[in-house]
Amino acid sequence: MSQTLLTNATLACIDGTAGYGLRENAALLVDAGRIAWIGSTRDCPVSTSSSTASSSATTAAGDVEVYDCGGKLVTPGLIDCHTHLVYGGDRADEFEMRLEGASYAEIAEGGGGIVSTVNATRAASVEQLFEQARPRVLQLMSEGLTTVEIKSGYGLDSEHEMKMLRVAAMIESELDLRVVKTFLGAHALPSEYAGRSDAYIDQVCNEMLPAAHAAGLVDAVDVFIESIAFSVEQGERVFAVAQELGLPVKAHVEQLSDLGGAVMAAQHGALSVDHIEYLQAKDVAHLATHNCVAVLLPGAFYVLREQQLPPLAALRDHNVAIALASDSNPGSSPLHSLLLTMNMACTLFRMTPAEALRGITLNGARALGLEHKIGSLEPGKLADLVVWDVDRPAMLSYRIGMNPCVAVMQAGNWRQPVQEVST
Ligand code: DI6
Ligand code: FE
Repeated sequence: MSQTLLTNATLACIDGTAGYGLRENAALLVDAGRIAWIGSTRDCPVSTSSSTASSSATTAAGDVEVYDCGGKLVTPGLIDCHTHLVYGGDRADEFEMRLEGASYAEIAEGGGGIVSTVNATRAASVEQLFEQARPRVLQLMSEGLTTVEIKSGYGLDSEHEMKMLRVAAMIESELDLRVVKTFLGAHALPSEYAGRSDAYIDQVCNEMLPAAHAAGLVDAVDVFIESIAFSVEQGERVFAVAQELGLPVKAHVEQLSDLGGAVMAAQHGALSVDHIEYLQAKDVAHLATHNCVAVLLPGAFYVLREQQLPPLAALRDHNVAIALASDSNPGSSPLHSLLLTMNMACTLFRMTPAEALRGITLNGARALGLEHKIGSLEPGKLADLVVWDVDRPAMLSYRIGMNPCVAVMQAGNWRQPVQEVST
């Protein structure tokens, strides 16, 4: 069956430039994996006479599958545009150390932190990493995730960075999910390069990135610019190579201090700058000028008990697109919920529920350069959507620990069997 018609839906289309793009009593026609038409249920372009009026019922009208939403909310599929979901081991011990007073930076400087995850990731096989990542991904998928970005960055040599990216590719092929694979070789300095960070960046630029790209494993390139990671100049060198290879770039910047990484990244046409708690309001105009998305990561802010808020007022004043993501990783954000991410963004950053939903849909798509394909309910886009058992969108940000997701469609196919099917 190539056509599906959703009727009696409350659609949060996330079209236009702000708000939910709400349409009540709406219908949406899916044809060959794409959204073909959106309008009112009354004006359906196909006959729905055989559909029942009961909630969430699926019936066949001719060769069109009809899904009666019974007033439920339908949003675009959720997009997590910044994760480090593939890794070996965990860092629960560090969590305990931090509770006893050690800082994230102190643990990193003492050989823990990212480098300890590097050891566990190097020791694991592709299959082991996949098995460890699978429950994390399934948890996110249970809340309507349809697209996820997954970074490398715990391998830190060619062999193990490519191994991580292969696991990301395997997640896409095995788990019915769209995956964007990002090379983050410049995430941390591996211990074998201690004191020789420029030599490591040479290795990233001359070998690791070109090899991963040649293997078809790279969709985008990220760098971590921070005192515990790499300098603005080193990030710029990685960007130059990425751009020679025709790859889009993005950056972790201004997470713990202001080094000027966001301005450099925006000037290099980066898709996004991520974290940015320490970005100064005066520098936000650069993001607007270069159409660079601000990716905020409230999970890391929360876990690290950060006090410095991202410059939200300036981002709004300059109409910078704000995306939200889980930053799911074993150290600073062991978070596997975009619904909780939205709640945290509202509570901690005072974002509105409408901004939060846009942040994990359309603006998440922008941060991945995919806004022409996904992220909103608009004719022509891929039919990635979620049906939620709530009557209005603020419910998604408001409740903590409730998952009202009842059905997920990915590129026109229902991911989980629709309940109450009548044939
Ligand atoms: N910033 C982060 O929050 C993650 N990476 C980064 O550059 C943390 C990764 C980790 O602690 O393992
Ligand atoms: Fe991150």
